[in-house]
Amino acid sequence: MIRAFIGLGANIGEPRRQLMAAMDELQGLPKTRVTGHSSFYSTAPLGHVDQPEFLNSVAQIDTGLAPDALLDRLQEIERRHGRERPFTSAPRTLDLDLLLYGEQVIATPKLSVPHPRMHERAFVLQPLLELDGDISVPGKGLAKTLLLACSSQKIARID
Ligand code: PH2
Ligand code: MG
Ligand code: MG
Repeated sequence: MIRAFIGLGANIGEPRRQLMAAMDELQGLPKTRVTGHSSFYSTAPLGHVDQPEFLNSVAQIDTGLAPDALLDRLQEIERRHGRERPFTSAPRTLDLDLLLYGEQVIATPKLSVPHPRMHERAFVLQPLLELDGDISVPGKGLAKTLLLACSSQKIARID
């Protein structure tokens, strides 16, 4: 079993309901157990800023699925929640990002792990640190150090 972390995000529809349903669906994946989840955070959109606030969270799983099989399963869950991809960073009903897969670095045309922008996103690093305060992002350093550089980003823990 490998410990992996999944970033969850939503900013249209009913974000809280969608994130909670997605946690259940992660628990239902083959060879996989959800072993922790962070609080939910209300977060200002990064990148394409002219869109609603996001609800973000991070789930910790222990999985026997290979990274590409896990990615396929995550995309299947996104599609079930009506995810559309009209343009990059478009508002979404559900975004599930494979953030970390053990300490592996993976670079294939289909998949980049660690997630290529996670090290500069407070809405990923803060919930991740709730689950493991000493975690590192391979190639980037300690998450708690990386978070210090994100102090201008607005996120608020909501439960
Ligand atoms: N996801 C993005 C782009 N910008 N901003 C916030 N606050 N939360 C997100 O999940 C997010 C984003 C692309 O996946
Ligand atoms: Mg994303
Ligand atoms: Mg995504």
